[in-house]
Amino acid sequence: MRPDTPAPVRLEDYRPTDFAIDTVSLDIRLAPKATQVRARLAIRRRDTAAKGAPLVLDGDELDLVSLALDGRPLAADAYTAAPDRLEIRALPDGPFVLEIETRLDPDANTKLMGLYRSSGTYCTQCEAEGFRRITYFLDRPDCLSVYTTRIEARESDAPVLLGNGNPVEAGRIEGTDRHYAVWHDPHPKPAYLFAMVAGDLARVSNRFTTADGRDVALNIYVEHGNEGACDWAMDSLKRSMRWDEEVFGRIYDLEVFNIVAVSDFNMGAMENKGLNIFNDKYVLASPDTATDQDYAGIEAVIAHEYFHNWTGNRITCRDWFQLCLKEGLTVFRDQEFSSDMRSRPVKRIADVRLLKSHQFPEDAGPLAHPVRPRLYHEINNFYTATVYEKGAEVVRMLKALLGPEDFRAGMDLFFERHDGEATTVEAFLACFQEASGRDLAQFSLWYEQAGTPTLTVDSKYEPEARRFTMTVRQSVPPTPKQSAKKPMTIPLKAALIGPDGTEMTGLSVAGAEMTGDTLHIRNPSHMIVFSDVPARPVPSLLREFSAPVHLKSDLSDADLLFLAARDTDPFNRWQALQSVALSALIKATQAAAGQRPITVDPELVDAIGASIADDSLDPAFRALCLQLPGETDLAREIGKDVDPEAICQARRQVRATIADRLAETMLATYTAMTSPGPFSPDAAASGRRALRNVLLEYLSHGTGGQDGTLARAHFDAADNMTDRAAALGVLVHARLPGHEEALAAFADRHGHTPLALDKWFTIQATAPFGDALDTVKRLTTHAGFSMGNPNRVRALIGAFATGNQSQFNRADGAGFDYLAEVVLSLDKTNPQVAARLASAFRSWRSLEPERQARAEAALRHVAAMAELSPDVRDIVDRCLQ
Ligand code: 0A1
Ligand code: ZN
Repeated sequence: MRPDTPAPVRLEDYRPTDFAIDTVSLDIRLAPKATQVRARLAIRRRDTAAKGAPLVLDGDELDLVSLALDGRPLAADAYTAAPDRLEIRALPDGPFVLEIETRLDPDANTKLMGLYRSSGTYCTQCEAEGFRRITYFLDRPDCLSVYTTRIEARESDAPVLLGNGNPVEAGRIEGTDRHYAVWHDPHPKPAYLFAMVAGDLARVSNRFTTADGRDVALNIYVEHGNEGACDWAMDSLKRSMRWDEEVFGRIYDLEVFNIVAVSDFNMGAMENKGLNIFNDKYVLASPDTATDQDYAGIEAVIAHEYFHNWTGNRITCRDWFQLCLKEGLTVFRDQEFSSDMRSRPVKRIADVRLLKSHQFPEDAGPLAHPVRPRLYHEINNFYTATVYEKGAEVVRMLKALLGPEDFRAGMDLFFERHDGEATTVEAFLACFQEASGRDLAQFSLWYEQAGTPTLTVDSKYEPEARRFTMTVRQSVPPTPKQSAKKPMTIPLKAALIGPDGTEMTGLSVAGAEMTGDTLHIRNPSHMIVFSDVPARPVPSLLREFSAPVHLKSDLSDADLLFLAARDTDPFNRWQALQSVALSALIKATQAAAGQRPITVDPELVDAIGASIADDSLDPAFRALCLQLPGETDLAREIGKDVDPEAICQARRQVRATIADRLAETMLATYTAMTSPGPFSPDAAASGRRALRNVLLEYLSHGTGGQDGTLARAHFDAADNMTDRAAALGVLVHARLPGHEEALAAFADRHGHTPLALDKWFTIQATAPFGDALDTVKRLTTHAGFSMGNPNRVRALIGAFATGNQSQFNRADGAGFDYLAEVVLSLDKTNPQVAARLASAFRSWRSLEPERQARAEAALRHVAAMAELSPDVRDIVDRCLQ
């Protein structure tokens, strides 16, 4: 840890390396406390490098044992070694071989970066800058090398030895209890994609035949006893491989594809070449322990990591500023995959909800940054919703503007032209520009300008002239270090819905380019005129959420409710109902804050009632229509002087009122959605559960559900985790009779399954009551909790800070003070996870003044510490800026 703040890294300072490392040969002799790593690097000076320039390699907490150049030990005055840097002078002009030996202590590695142990298994995490914790290296994504890895360990400790690429050799070491394996990866890659695993793991195997007829061995490695929970992950992998062939023409390129699930992991998963390492949360699934959401998450993350093989690995990033090049594009690809596997509108709604609840607040606060940032202090803090989710939206917009054919042609060109390269966003866009003949200069602002644009639409209909006019204005708000913004290219998918509910077709449009159903908004203001419009239409705007913007239109609640019932775009039916509910909730929040009675318009209640009862709609879609906008959605919309307790109270009361008015319809549909057969994780069955569970939530918050009978029966009858966790959530969050017994029963059943127990932690941490903070503190001493495991920390403390707005933002500041203490103590062992927790402060400036002052005091308390990691220092400094 460094007390000083290191200098920032800037995009404009990018320079290619002076040296290339063509091959890397690693010999890793594993031992829990003293692992020996011998790296043999074949290096050459690039033509562009200055003669005599020294070689400077990155390190991080490294212990150098020996160093040799072309087989001879280096003289002491030929190099300077520090834990974070190795400089070698007096190098030959021609190619040379550098041999470096380092010693590591995997057991002491609590940062979970580099080589560490998780439940006894040796594993690695090298993105973004973890390889430098294994050996000295040019640890940057534009240094591509061919790797050969020899791994050696005691056979009884680690019968399984895995590396990148294909296995080439394995054997016992005579006269010892050790064995070894050699792996070779023929595809040049950056160090962040290096991985190795060694441990006593169980294997689940399958095979895949590629479109060009090659046989690929598929293996999933898990802790013994978990073999039965890998079927869904394996099935998801095979479907991903087929889909990438069919939809993007991408074929797998090694003889094996290995996945390893580990229980201690900072993020979701990692796309190391041929050896994906996963947080076990995104591999293990059984009906008894995983919810439908977990199943969908596993499918998406397995696909995401697999898709990285082309978008990220075969074509990688030139520098970390280009992170969205692999992440935004790969999220777009996994979203499309899930849409094809499930219902497209339901998936789109889920993705937009995530974007609005995570990315929009980020874009509106002190941590806002462009999809492609230009400066960072700590790259680990840029694995954000903006880079991932907004990055995916940018690719989606590209497709909307270009159309599917030109988009595919652009992707094909990208794969063909840049295969084997480390490249940039500019190079990516150039492929689409060339394939489509469109100028994408203005579009590229999406990568440069932070902040969520606002689109304001005012419309009028002139019956005599049969003319419908929409004035569309755009503005992009100022964000940190970007005060003035330029107008963007915004794809606005739109249709006019006639009074009979059908889409008006064959209209002529002036005032903006329109391709298909997409208006190309480019100017600060457009006057868009539709002629020959026979009757007053209701415009259906931003269909499928065609751009990540705030849409402000002059549509009345009556117009929106018309769209909620009649729009031909299911996404916009959902969106229209949400918009009406959002205004109702804002009114209710104002009433709650002013201690006035909370009322709900009957029209909204009727519209919700209609969507519950409409059997022609997919139950999963109906479940989404029923879900009221969340507390963070309301806070975002309110924008300033936010009182999270008033929001929470208003939302609860509105839900209870709706439940009371619709109790009969709700109960009838609840009963109708009871599962007709044994559990299945498919989209249809999970949709029925989703609808039934959201109805349970309403009914239990209404007057009729207060005795807890329905929720307890739901809990007792549950034959799967989705229903059991939903019922427990309702019992605890509505504090119904029997909630304590249900908590005890759940803990009894799942106490020894950490991923299942995480749900128990989260449900309690997110209960919106004054004792939630005490509960969280108490649960940190529970036998199933550990500060050393990131999943446990996220399930309990992360859930409290991000999923319990009223209690984290308590008026007395105790929630803030607690988080600050946790951040400070966790920073000593795992700065990455500590920094993520600290980012829960990101919306503090939008709170009402008293809470604001308390949040600021907690942040300043953290910032005042001399010994902060760069990770936490970066987050708190930016939050306070
Ligand atoms: N590239 C991974 C995400 C990831 C990033 C950093 C990590 O360690 C600090 C781990 C994983 C993905 O997009 O799945
Ligand atoms: Zn990714």
